Amino acid sequence: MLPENTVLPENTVGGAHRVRTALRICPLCEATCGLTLTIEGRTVTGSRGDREDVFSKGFICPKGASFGELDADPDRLRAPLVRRGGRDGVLAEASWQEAFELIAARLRPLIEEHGPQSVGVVLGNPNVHTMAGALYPAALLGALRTRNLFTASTLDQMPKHVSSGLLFGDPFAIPVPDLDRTDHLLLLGANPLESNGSLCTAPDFPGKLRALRKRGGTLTVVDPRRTRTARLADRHVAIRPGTDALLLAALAQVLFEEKLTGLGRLADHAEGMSEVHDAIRDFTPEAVGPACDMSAGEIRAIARELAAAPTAAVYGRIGSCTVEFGTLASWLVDVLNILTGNLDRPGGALFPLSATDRAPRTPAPGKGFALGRWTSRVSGHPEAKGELPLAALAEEIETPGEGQIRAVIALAANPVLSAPDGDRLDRALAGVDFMVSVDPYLNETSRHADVVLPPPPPAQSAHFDFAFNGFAVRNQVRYTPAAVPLEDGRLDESEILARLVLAVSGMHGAAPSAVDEMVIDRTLGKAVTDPGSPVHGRDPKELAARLTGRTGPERRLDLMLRLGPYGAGFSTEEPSGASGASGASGASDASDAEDPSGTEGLCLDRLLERPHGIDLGPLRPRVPSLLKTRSGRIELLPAPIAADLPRLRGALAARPASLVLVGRRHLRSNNSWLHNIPALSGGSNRCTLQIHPDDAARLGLAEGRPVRISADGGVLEAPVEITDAVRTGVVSLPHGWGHSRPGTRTTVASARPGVNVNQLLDGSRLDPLSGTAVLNGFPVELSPTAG
Ligand SMILES: Nc1nc2c(c(=O)[nH]1)N[C@H]1C(S)=C(S)[C@@H](COP(=O)(O)OP(=O)(O)OC[C@H]3O[C@@H](n4cnc5c(=O)[nH]c(N)nc54)[C@H](O)[C@@H]3O)O[C@H]1N2
Ligand SMILES: Nc1nc2c(c(=O)[nH]1)N[C@H]1C(S)=C(S)[C@@H](COP(=O)(O)OP(=O)(O)OC[C@H]3O[C@@H](n4cnc5c(=O)[nH]c(N)nc54)[C@H](O)[C@@H]3O)O[C@H]1N2
Ligand code: SF4
Ligand SMILES: [Mo]
Repeated sequence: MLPENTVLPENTVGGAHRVRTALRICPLCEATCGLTLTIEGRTVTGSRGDREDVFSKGFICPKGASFGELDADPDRLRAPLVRRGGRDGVLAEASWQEAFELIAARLRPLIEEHGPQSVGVVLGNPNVHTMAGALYPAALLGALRTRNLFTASTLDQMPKHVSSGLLFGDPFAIPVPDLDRTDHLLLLGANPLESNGSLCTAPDFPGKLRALRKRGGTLTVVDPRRTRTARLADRHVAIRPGTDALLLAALAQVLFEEKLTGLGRLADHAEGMSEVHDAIRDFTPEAVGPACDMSAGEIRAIARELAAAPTAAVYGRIGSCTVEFGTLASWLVDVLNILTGNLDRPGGALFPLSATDRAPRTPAPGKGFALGRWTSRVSGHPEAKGELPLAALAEEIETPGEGQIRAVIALAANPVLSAPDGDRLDRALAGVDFMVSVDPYLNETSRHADVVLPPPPPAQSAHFDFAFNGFAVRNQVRYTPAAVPLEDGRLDESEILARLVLAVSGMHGAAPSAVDEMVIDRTLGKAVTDPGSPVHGRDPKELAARLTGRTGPERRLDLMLRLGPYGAGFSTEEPSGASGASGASGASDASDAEDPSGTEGLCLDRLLERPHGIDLGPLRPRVPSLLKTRSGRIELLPAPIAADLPRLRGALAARPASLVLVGRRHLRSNNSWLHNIPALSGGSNRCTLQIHPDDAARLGLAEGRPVRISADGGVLEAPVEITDAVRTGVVSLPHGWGHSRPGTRTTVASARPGVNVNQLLDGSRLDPLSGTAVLNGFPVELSPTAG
């Protein structure tokens, strides 16, 4: 179906196969390690940790070490694909010109006829790992004016955005555990030894946990599986899945009952203490113990340890988010941090201040955070942070009527594998009028597109972490330009997305830089009229003219750095030469801290002078200036949370299912898309159903034999792996597998497809406040297969 790949001749400028090195921040997980790539000609032949990186200091994992193989994967698409012969036609390579022309020709009339809601946008996880993914989706959504936005967040961290929005008035104000300084870490539903951490950007997370133990600190891990992280802990609690919110409520209840609360400095900035106390009064250790499968004594002990630790942080991730009470659990994590006085203090849980954040302002009441400003058309799910649940995408495509989704734009997303009921979504996507995928692979989702726009391999892209610096355990800033020049015939992903914005706006053919200049104009236009901005009253044209950068994204980065907390705000005095950028010395934290924005004057040029990055010091307190609630205070018991607590109370009396399923991650995986890399996918089959020996014996299951797994949404078969690393009553199957559909081009993955765990779900189980799918702790039944 596809023309054979043609390998372009090596770029021989500067001598054939000249060996050199280049720095590249790793885009494969949230740890954002700095890598040193070895490059021969245009090929990445090696990858090691950059020891001089100010943040990652040489750390690397097997994924980062496989960067070269990933970059050179022969299955990566090299040119756009366009479907010829209507929806039932075949995908064939085409020119960029033809691809964008088709998008403009098909989408504009569709929007004009059926309105803006007729386009659904799906944003997948890699958007937070690319510059393009950070810089263009807002413009795309602005141009489309659709409310049908679905992202991987509703399969992931949306509960945390909602709880932060309600508590602090800002869904992005997410505190991170101060890993390097804390004395006590209570970690729930996270396995950083495999995942390398999430909503807590920390290269060498494992090393940081070991260092915590070494300096006499304690680690408690709450996880139904005895993970590699749990094995490092002082205490491992094999909780019953889905009950973390009950445990956390009981911990808070004990703190109140035993008068162990102490807000410290936050007392002046928080309201609703006694209301929280009243609201959780009946979640005693005795009441929640049976549901969590824990003793009341152990719950009390954990609460007392938390209160007694000189500093402590509570941190919850996937296993506390993608569950029935995800938002309540996420809220309670921070309630505990607040009640123990650990929020916003060194050693506790602090808010990072990234170089592209808004510069801190004088504290003032904000607009607050509203939920459910609109609802989904078919099931009436409330929006959260402007998004609808990804689990509801299929029904929005399938159900006829005003506002039906008829076209889909998927950026870096593979929801056919990552969202509930992939088979249904697969059928739904097959039935849309028009679909665009921006994706390097022809996979389970992009195979439905009429136009596939492939970004270049990562070595050919510049990198800056707009998202993850805001969740980093240390303030720092790093930028790596493309390590290898863009291959002939390729477009940078930024240009792809800019052209896509133009195509859907009826501006097809305009220069892609127009999109960047429009954003720059708008940002500066707003800033100069804002009395709190350092550029208030200045001339936006003059400011724009001073931006440096060879590309639109670089100019926009320069703008954000200059207006950000470490920038000089275009002060008329330009930063003095290289010696001024002393931040990189690392030894000067204190003085940087005193005046991080003063003469430093962070801007793109400054950053380019420091290829290994600039250390901006340890995390510092940010309350109250970051609060954006209407009261200007931390609102401890927001109304939507209070309204959801009866549901949690209901769980106290519910009879637990006899067997529930949870997921797991493997160090060499990354959701659905690294199974095509031989170095990361060899060895024994990883898509196995883990089960405790007692449950296996009870159900007559044998090691290595296939077992039938059934749940609300469907039936699967997977090989049995008997291990006491999962507790009784719990089985585990990883996600991202199921590479068995026709019409894909992922040769290695398709040879060992595994099964798609999300086929067990029908999309109806959601955390109601955030619209996040319940991917962990849902009931399943098992039976041995015949034969
Ligand atoms: N059962 C279960 N399901 C889960 C989870 C779970 O724990 N259990 N986890 C959930 C979580 S946390 C997440 S974040 C989601 C992820 O859900 P998705 O984002 O849908 O899944 P990914 O596998 O990350 O798919 C990313 C897509 O981006 C493409 N891609 C890779 N690099 C680039 C790039 O540089 N540019 C572009 N344009 N595309 C790129 C890949 O080829 C792939 O098609 O899955 C969720 N699904
Ligand atoms: N190697 C690798 N790294 C990755 C990814 C990957 O796919 N592979 N994906 C990336 C992405 S998109 C994300 S969001 C992060 C996620 O990073 P983490 O949150 O660390 O993800 P997991 O490793 O899935 O860990 C979740 C843990 O929760 C446990 N769990 C399940 N249900 C419950 C429950 O009800 N209560 C409690 N307390 N625990 C429970 C599971 O057993 C599991 O060990 O990882 C990122 N990093
Ligand atoms: S830990 Fe994450 S960022 Fe670091 S090398 Fe591995 S995949 Fe890349
Ligand atoms: Mo994720």
